Amino acid sequence: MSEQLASTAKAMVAGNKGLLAMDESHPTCGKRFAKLDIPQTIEMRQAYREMIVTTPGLGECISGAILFDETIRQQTKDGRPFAEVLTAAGIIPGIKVDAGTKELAGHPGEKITEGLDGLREHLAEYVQMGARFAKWRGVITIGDGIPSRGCIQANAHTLARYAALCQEAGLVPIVEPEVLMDGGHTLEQCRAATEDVLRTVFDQLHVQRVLLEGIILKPNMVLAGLACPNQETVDEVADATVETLLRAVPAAVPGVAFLSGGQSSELASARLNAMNVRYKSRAPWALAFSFARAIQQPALEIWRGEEANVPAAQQALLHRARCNRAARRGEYSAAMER
Ligand code: 5MM
Repeated sequence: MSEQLASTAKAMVAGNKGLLAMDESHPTCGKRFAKLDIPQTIEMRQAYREMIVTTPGLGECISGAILFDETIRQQTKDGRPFAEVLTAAGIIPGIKVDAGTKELAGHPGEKITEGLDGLREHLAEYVQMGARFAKWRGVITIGDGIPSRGCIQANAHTLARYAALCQEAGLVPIVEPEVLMDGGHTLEQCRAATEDVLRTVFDQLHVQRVLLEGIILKPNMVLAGLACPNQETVDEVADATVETLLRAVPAAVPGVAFLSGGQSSELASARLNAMNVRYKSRAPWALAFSFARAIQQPALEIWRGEEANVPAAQQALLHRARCNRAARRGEYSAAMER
C-alpha cells in the first residue's frame, strides 16, 4: 500500500504537469456562474465540466483533476463517465471529500472544515468510481488577533485525520491548509501565519501516522492580502513562499501544488515560474500547481453556457494549462500571453 501511495503521489507531480481543481461545490460554482449570467442548473454544470474534461490535449499539461461529488457521478452526453474520460486522457481522477466550512465554536471569524463523519465509507465508494486521490481544504483567516491557536490546531488535526483515512483506503490525500488572501494584511503576516499553520499540520500528520511520501501539500503562496496597498514583486513572493516551505515542509513530501486563491491567472503563473527559476534545482519537493480559478476563469468567461463557444473555451483552458506547465519548468514569460 505504501508503495502504491508513493507512486501515485509522484505521478501527480511528474512530467512538469500539475493538477486542475474543478471541485467547486454548488455554492462556489453558483457564484462563478452567476457573475456571467449562466443558469445555475445541474445541466449547465454537466455541460461546463464536459467542456473541461474533453479538452483535446489537456493530458499534456495536467496530471490529475479534482472532481466534486456530483461531477464524479456525471457522464458526457454520449454516456462516458467523466472519470473514465480523464483516465483515457492520461489524467488521474481525484475527489474533494470535505463537506465545507462552518464557524468554529468559540472562535469568532474563524472556520473549521467538516466531513469526517462517514468519511471511511465515502472513500470506499469513490475508490470504486475510479478516484486515486482526494482533497480536503482547511481555511485560515488573518485578521485582528487571528488566526488563533485553537483554529490552527483544530484544522491541522482534522486534516491529519482525513489524510490517515485516505491512505487507509489507498487514496493519496491532498492536504490543503489555505491561509486566505482576503484582507489588508502584509506579506510578513502571511509568512508568519503560513509557517505556523504548516508546522502544526506536519506535527499532526506525524501524530496520526500519515506517510509523508504518500501525500501532496496544497498550500497558499506567501502574499500580502488583496487589500494591502504594498504588494511585493514576483521574485519577492517566490522567495518568501519557498523560504517558508523550506522551514516547515519535510523533504519526504514529493510535491507542493499551490492553490491560486484569487490571484490573476497571469500572476499565479509568473510567481510559480519564479519559484522554479530560483529554487527548482535545490528544493526537495516538486513546485507544482493545483489551480482552479487561475486555470478555469478565462475559459469560463468564453464559454458562458453556449455550446458554440466550447472550442474557444477549450483553447483558453489549454493555454492556461500550458502556461503553468511552462512555469513548472521555469520557462513561462509574459510573451506566452500574446
Ligand atoms: C482554494 O480553493 C481551491 C483552489 O482553487 P483556486 O486555485 O481558485 O484558489 C479549490 O480547489 C477549492 O477548494 C474548490 O474550488 C472548492 O471550493 P468550495 O469552497 O466550493 O469547496
